[in-house]
Amino acid sequence: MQQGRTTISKFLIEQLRGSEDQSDLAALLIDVTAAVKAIASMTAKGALGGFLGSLGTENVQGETQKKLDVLSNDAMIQACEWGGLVAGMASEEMDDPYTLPKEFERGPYLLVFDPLDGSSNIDVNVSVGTIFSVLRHGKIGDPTVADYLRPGVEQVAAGYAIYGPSTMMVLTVGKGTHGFTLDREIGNFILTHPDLQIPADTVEYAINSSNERFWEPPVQRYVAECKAGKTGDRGRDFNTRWIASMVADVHRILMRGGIFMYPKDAKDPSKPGRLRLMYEANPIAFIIEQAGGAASTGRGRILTVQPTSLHQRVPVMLGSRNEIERLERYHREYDSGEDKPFASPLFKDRSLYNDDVRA
Ligand code: AFP
Repeated sequence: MQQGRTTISKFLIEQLRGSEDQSDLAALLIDVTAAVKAIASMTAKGALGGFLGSLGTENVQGETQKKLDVLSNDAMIQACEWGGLVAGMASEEMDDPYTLPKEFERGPYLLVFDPLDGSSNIDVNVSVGTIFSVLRHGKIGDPTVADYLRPGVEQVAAGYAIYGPSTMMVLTVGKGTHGFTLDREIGNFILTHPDLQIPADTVEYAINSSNERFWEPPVQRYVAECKAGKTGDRGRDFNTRWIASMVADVHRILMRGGIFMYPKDAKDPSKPGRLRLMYEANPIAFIIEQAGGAASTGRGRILTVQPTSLHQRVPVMLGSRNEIERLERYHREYDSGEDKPFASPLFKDRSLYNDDVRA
């Protein structure tokens, strides 16, 4: 379809033509687009709209809620609750799934989302985003929590919006990953990045290195080799980036390759990572795989993880396929004890992990 001229609505209608989901799924994604435009407008106003700052409340994650977290959540609910396309919605900002008002028809899908990812960046004017995932409901009546707990391979659509220098949406319905840029003058998203492909190799990695002492040894090994550059096993220098807004780091990887890691760490053993499976890891993993990349927990494909709770966290490593395969090999070698480099006290001393945590 014509880059620079095709609207997101036309693109979705064409991509879904003939599929069992066709009109309803396209209509739902267009409702999500309407919410994204409202969120884009609020984030662009910043202090002038009175949208900055915190509410003094905490979400189910125990994280301080920004005003825009709640306003963005409301925008997603208001845009998608009335069209008869969803049976219910779940969000990072709501402890329990949202039950539609009784006057609204229930539809065939479940919509799960992080309405404003990276919101700790909003007050310092750094790019933030909205992440969404669509599952089939396939039942009559209001969904239970258990109805949402489906592995990522069952997603029928996923995507994100990034509120940056330009506002973009990147989405997939299982037929590649495609990018759209918001033309504010006409208020429409235009296809600008069809068929995004992530290079299999990279020299750029993204991780919050302040957590290094808490990582498992295979992650320490991988990052140590990147830092050693030409002088080490990799034989080439690497670069690093960490925006602390997953959508922004992931978007860079979709544009030019790279690897993003938020691994399990020993900082809080009760949390197997920081990122949430249902509305961060799964939708982004679907996007990445559809662009030829890979998305792993380090020990397996993210999209095959069987959810056990709505807000559960999962280790996340994703991006250039050859790098993810290397990281998974390092985890296998560590778990099997064949990772000779970790026999040295260097890693044991540096890591808060010891033999009894080999998974
Ligand atoms: P916030 O939404 O609380 O800003 O968290 C953003 C995020 O979930 C993800 O977008 C970032 O990649 C990650 O957290 C940053 O985590 P650190 O602040 O620990 O680096």
